[in-house]
Amino acid sequence: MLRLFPSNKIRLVRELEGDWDFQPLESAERLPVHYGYRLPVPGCWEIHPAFSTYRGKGAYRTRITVEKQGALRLLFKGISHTGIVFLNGVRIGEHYNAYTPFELIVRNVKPGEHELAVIVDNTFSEASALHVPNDYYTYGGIIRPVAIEFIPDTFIERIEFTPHFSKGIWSADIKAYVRNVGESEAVLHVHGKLGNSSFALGSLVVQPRATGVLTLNHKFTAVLPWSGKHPQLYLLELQLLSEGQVEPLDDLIERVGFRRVTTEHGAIQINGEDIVFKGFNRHEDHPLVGAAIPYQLMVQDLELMLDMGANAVRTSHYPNDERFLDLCDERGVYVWEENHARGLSIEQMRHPLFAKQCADCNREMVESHYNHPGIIIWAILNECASDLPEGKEMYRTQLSQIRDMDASRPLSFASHQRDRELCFDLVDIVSFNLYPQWYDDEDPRELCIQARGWADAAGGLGKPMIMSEFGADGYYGYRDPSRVKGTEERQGDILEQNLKAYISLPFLSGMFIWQFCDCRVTEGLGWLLARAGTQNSKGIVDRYRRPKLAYAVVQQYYKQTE
Ligand code: ADA
Repeated sequence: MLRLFPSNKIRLVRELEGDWDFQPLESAERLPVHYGYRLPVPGCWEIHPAFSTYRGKGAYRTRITVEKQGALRLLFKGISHTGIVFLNGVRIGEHYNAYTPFELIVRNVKPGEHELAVIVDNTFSEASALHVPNDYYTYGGIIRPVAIEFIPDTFIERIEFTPHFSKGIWSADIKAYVRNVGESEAVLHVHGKLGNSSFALGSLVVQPRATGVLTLNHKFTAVLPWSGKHPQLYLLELQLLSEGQVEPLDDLIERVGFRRVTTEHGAIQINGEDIVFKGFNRHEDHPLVGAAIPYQLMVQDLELMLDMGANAVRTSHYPNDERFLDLCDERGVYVWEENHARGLSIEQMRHPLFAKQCADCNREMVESHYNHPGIIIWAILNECASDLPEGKEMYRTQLSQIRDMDASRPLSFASHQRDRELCFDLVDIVSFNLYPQWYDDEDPRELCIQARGWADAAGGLGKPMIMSEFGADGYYGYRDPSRVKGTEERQGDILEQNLKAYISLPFLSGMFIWQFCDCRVTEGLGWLLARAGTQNSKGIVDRYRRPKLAYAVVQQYYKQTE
């Protein structure tokens, strides 16, 4: 399943889900002759007994059938973490970063059977600035869906839908990106439909190997707004026609909502109403499937969060699978989505590939997730060197890159720098990761008030504030009347103290518990010593989603203010 709604009616899309051939490899130079295993796609190779701790390279192979000569668009929603793609043994492209999608276009593909192969690499090496040993696990494999699309030479590459509300009326900017991969100029027309409205986006000429953009601002008088409580969604269907023709060449369908996010008088508003986010940080991780979470388990995660009374989720620390975002749109769950980086020091940020790998991730995240009404915050660089002038320039560059792509959503980042923070002037919302009662003995309420003061003094005055992380380890099943650190009892106590404080502080616009579920971490001296069982055990449910004692505590506080 690619999305939770059909994204095309005219364009033929085929998902390549199923068993692919697999062979571990010594080097990424060449495809193997022999494949000794079969592995599911999407999936992580860690599910196979031979590869449960394998970190390395491996080749995946499948066959695709083409009925009619033409162009193919190969869509990879996520390869962890580097993929080199081959069609009939010829290298056609590559991509770095497990958590963002990419596409490859091949023209003039002949009818018949073709071999599609991908060399996947999850090693930590000099080629990777963002995937480094960390407090989560970088699995290996083609972890998200793959599809082939049979496209004409001109097609709708993507749509951007930006809703506006003025004088009681909803309108939207609708942008269609039309790409020409052919050899000749194309004169084209785009029209669209949303609910009961039909409209023309207009005509355009697209040169060979170029992309043209059509923009329309259209009023929608009879639509209902999207909000967490009433998640009203609409299909936005665009069709592409050759000028003067009636039969469409291509189409693209997006699912959108009419909602507005603002940050005024030190608070966050959805459609003009102040909101407090009661959320979870969530890693895409499960002991049975690794990072390749199937739809049913996504639903389970979301239902557990809703059952505890949450209304928001933070995609720590990378862009999420689109199907999960689709689900959040449907269930009315607000999403803080962030780029891929966790706890990088200034030395790590000086990596020669850091800027490019972040810029690619930011672009792919915003372009592919732009239309989700559920996403209400873009964020970057969790707990990186935002306390140094050199780090600040990197935050500035990345935040302005995102703002240039999308001015409709507020920006933030999660800081652990306390009074050393230098970047609060660059964002719309100030956010703190603090662990009172876990890593130190501070009082959550006093610390939070103190943090407000740090933010006010450091460029955050008048801006809304979020507690983006707080929590405590609790080892599932370790229950003991001593209530020592690590017991489920103590985890519940710490969560209670934190939640009690934050729910009652009027200047907070949100809180995100660290974390929804326990997650696997990289094995290695640092994480092994700090993380019993090679897992981060601050989940309110364990890795199998079994509730710990803290579940009822969270439920009590999150449900209190529903
Ligand atoms: C940090 C970090 C998380 C996690 C957490 C913890 O705040 O952002 O990824 O490592 O600490 O458990 O200590």
